[in-house]
Amino acid sequence: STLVIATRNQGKAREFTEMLAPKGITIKTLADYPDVGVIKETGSTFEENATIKAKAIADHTQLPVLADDSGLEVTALNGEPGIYSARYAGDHDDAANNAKLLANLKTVPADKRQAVFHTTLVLLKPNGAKLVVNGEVQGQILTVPRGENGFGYDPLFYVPSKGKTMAEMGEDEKNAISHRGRATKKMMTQFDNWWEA
Ligand code: ITT
Repeated sequence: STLVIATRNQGKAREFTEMLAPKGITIKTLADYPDVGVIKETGSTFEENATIKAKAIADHTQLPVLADDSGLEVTALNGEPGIYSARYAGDHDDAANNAKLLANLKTVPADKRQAVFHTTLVLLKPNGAKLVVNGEVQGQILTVPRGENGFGYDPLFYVPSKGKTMAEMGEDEKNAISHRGRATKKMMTQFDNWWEA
């Protein structure tokens, strides 16, 4: 039995592969389907965009699919970049996105730099069976990146309860507290029901 993760983001793929390992199912990602073209994320919410990705890949593969739409919501920027997190400064350029975030927060003091990482997961089968879960984690945006692990905005996302950025955590440590880890934990409690549907 196979589950396809509808992502081209290698960081996400790595985290899901690790978290789903206990399930004993075969995991594929879009790297296994090089003929899948660009999926336009035209929705206006995380759930709409995750559903667009899940539907495209369930139709294409005729297999059960997991899609993740996620992003960073910064209070001082009225929730931006939000669903536009991947294309904040261009196209999927983590360094440019981080630079733009720092530039836009240049005049914002330390006590006003709160942010939330959000993930919406959509599980979808070709027969239409669907499961939606969300996960969030609170943090603060630093002024200087710290750490080499993770991906995306992780070096700028400081988690006060851990005293570390997401990029200073090991993979298990990040998965234990991250938006994606929390959403995945919720998904696991309902996974077997959905899988059998
Ligand atoms: P797929 O659509 O192929 O899954 P993507 O990177 O385009 O990959 P999204 O549209 O969900 O995914 O965009 C999410 C953005 O938020 C992207 O810029 C990520 O780098 C960032 N992001 C998501 N989860 C993150 C995490 O755990 N740590 C750091 N940045 C994260």
